[in-house]
Amino acid sequence: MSSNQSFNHFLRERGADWDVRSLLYHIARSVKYINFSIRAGNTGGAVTQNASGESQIAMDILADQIISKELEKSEIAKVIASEEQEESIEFPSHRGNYFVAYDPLDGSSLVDANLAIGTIFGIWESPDMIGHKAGDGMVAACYAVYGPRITLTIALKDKGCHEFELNDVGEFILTRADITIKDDTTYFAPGNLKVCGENPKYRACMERWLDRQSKLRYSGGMVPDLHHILSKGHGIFTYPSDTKQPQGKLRLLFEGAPFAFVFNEAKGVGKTQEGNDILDTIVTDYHQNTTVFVGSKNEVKAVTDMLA
Ligand code: P6P
Repeated sequence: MSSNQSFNHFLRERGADWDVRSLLYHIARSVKYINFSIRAGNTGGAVTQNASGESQIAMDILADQIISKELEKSEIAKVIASEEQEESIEFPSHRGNYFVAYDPLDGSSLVDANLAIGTIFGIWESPDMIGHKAGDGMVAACYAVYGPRITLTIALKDKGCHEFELNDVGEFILTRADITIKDDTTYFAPGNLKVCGENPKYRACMERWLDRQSKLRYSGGMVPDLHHILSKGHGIFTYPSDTKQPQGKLRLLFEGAPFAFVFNEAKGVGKTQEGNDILDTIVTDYHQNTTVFVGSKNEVKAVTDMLA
C-alpha cells in the first residue's frame, strides 16, 4: 500500500517518539548522502582495515564519516558505535540517552560488481550495552538498500515495519506499511556454504531446500538478501558458524540485532544457530559476532532444529 506519505508525517502519525523520529530523520539524511557518494564516488580497492580486520574501501570510510557527522548534528545520540571503528564515540553534551550502532556500508566489496549493498542501524534507549541483552532498550532499527531503488526500511518497537523509497526530489516516501512475513517459505539464502564441507547437518539443510525445489536467492550482500525476504513476504537467510569463526562472521550489534528487531516487527524471527533469539544474546563486546538465521518462523525453526 503506497500513500505517498512523507517519512516524517508517517512516523508522527504512528506516534513514534520525537527523539526517535529526530534520529531517524538524521539517519535518512545520511543515507541520501551515502547514496550520492556511491553513485559519484571511488569504488576502488582496499585502503585500510576495520576493527574486525576486514579491508575497508574509500567509501566505507566516507559513509562512516557521513553517518557520525549526522548523528552528532542530531544532538540526541549519547553514544554511537560503528562497525568500521574500534571504539565508540560519546557525546556527553547531547540531551538524549540513545545508543546508535551502525554498519555504514555492508557488502561494500560488491560495489565494483555493481551489486546492491546497504547500511544498517540499530537504536537503543540505553547508552550502556555491555552486560545487557542485545534487545534490551531497543526502540528502532532500520536499513537502507542502494540498488535500482533507494529504500529505507524502518521498524519501530511495537509499531511495525515499513518501507520508504527515495524519490527524485530527495524525499523518502512510504511505499509499504506494516510489512509481514509468512511462517513458511520457498526461498532460501544460504550463507557460508563452505560449512557444508565440515558440517553434514548444514549440507542436509541444502538437500532439504533442493528436494523441496525451493528458490535460491543469495547475492552475498546481507542487506539486499534480507530485504528480498521482507519484499516477497517470506524466505530464510542463514549464516552458520564454522571452525575459523565459531561465533559466526556477522556482527551482533551492527547486523544481527538490527535485523532480528526488524524481522520480529514483521512477524518473522531472528535466531542464532542454537535457535535462541538473537536479541537475547548478552552483549560482551561491541564487535562480537553472532550466527544469523532470519526469516519465516517455521522454516527457521526447522533448520535450527536440524543443526542442533
Ligand atoms: P560470504 C558482506 O561482507 C557480509 O558481511 C554480509 O553482507 C554477507 O551476508 C556476508 O558477509 C557474505 O559472506 O562468506 O558469503 O562472503
